[in-house]
Amino acid sequence: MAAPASNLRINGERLWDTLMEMAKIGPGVKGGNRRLTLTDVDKEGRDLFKSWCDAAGCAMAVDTMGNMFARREGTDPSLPPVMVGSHLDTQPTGGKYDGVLGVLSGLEIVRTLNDLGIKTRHPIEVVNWTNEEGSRYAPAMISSGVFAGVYTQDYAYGLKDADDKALGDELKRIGYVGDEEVGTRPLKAFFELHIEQGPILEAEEIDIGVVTHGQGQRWFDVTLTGFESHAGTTPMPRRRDALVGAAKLVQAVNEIALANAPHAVGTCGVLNPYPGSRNVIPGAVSMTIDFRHPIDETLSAMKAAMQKAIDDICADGKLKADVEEVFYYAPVAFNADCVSAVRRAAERLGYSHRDIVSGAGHDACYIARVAPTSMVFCPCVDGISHNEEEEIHPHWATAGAEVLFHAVVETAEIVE
Ligand code: HGY
Ligand code: MN
Ligand code: MN
Repeated sequence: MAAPASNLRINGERLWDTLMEMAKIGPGVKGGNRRLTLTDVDKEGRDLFKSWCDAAGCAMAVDTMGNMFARREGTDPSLPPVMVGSHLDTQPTGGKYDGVLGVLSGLEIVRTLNDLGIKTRHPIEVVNWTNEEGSRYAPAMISSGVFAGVYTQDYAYGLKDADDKALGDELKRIGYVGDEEVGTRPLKAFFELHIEQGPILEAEEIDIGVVTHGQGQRWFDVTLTGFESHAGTTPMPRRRDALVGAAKLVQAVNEIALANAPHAVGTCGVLNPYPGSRNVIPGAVSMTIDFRHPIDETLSAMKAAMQKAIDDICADGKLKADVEEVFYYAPVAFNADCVSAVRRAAERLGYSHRDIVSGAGHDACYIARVAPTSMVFCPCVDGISHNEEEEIHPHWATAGAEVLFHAVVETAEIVE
């Protein structure tokens, strides 16, 4: 396949303006974004993305999970498309670039190909995957997961948010249940540009992360049950305090991660004591645990250590534990040819680059199960993400989008 010429660039200013336009939808309170999946502001963002794709001459298809595919036709429509994209939904205190950069860089590729009148043999499709974040509806990456056959659509439709609203009903409510059966759409390859969400690239002053792997994850919902009683009259030895148990489990999760340094991470992001009254000893606590590691065996050992800690804490505090594993995927190795296409693009364009393992989960981690897939990372300021202070520099966005552009059009085969 002919490689794109090194002077083939994107319009970085237009990309940045488009990012800032999208950032106006679902604003946070500190300059970031709150565009939770399947909310009215998610619908607004989807509608804006669709209007831009319409204006760029794309044909928009939506599948039964609300995944959006904006298609720029190839000279041979019978060939499977090269897909490029990410997600438009954000965390509750999210940034302007997590996911959004990958979708809108895909749009910028289409806009640039239109500007230059370049044709490709394979169609190119820009994708917005529904509910990548897994915040409103856990687990994360649910719609790329259904597309890749990891979950059934019924399972996904039945997921409930904190207000007991079902994912399927919310998808219908915002009008994004498409008529195309999810997972039936062919693809030749998938590329995703994403901010690193960690500190490595910026610290090493490197422009591009060539993502070779995605680390594995295990998420758990844990409920510890003790016994509510009076905070003033219950002697300490008689207490069955679920929050004391939860505090020990938070500490244990942290110690398990530290014991598997340098790659392991462990987080308790949610902790809800019941009944939440200052003078009642908590009788129950519902909490979450997020473990990650690039080696599957280590991830399993961390799970076993967690279970032992829970057993010891329950025995010690006369508590009961319910543990549900709500999310697991093994570490992912991305496709060698796609990874090389990204690396060659960085070299051709004169950007510094290094191989890197993704600490975060991405839709690419599931799409890699059904098609050749890889990712491009750009740096982010201080590695901050899942925080409204998430920030990147325009030239980082441009570099990432240009490397993505070259990898995509090389794979889609430019027609001379
Ligand atoms: O949690 C993650 O890694 C991703 O941001 N959903
Ligand atoms: Mn993301
Ligand atoms: Mn995220």
